[in-house]
Amino acid sequence: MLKVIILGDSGVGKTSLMNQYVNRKFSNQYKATIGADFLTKDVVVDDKTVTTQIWDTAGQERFQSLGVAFYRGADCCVLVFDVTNSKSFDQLDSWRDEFLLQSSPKDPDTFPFVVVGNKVDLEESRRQVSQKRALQWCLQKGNIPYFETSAKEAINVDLAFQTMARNALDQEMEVELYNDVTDAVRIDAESGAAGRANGDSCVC
Ligand code: G3D
Ligand code: MG
Repeated sequence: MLKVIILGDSGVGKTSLMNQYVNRKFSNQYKATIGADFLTKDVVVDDKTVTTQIWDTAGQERFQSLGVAFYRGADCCVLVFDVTNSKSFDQLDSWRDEFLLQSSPKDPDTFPFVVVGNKVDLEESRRQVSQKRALQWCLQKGNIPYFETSAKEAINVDLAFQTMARNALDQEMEVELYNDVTDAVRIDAESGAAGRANGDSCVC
């Protein structure tokens, strides 16, 4: 189970992206008000089925006042902006900072983020954020994967979520590996201590 949260300014298309990804629908009427709630979708990553739990906001992002439960235990964070709205791109920094502050992941430098520039179906003349500018930001923040999407035309939506799931899983496995190693060390230490208590010799 992976917990994914979607952050970004109001109106960038977070709910539409989730709706496209989970229900394969884009509807102008669709206005989910799901609050601190989530939708789930199973994805197959490298022959493994993983349930992704995707948390959307109910519009509280306007006030950047999402509750602790929203952030708690997130395995991945998708930062969304609208390529036709430069301000929504400028806000990515503060969304990222807010996420790191609220969820305080173990290793903020390697936490799996994905950046999504949405609404690429709109006319090129309306674009305010170039791909280059977005890529530079992602590079500067630790080589975050970047996708240009359209929730409306279903462009790159699956790819973005699939990559996110893979990166979150990789990260999780690294943590497990680390835990296994520390457990092994602990067991060694315990048996060593028991041995000494029994008067056994210990060649270390
Ligand atoms: P939010 O959840 O981030 O607040 P929404 O954003 O998903 O509610 O979308 C905000 C508006 O942008 C909606 O239009 C929605 O239809 C539109 N939108 C979302 N994604 C796309 C996209 O990929 N392309 C285009 N052209 N529009 C998109 P309204 O008019 O309902 O406000
Ligand atoms: Mg929404």
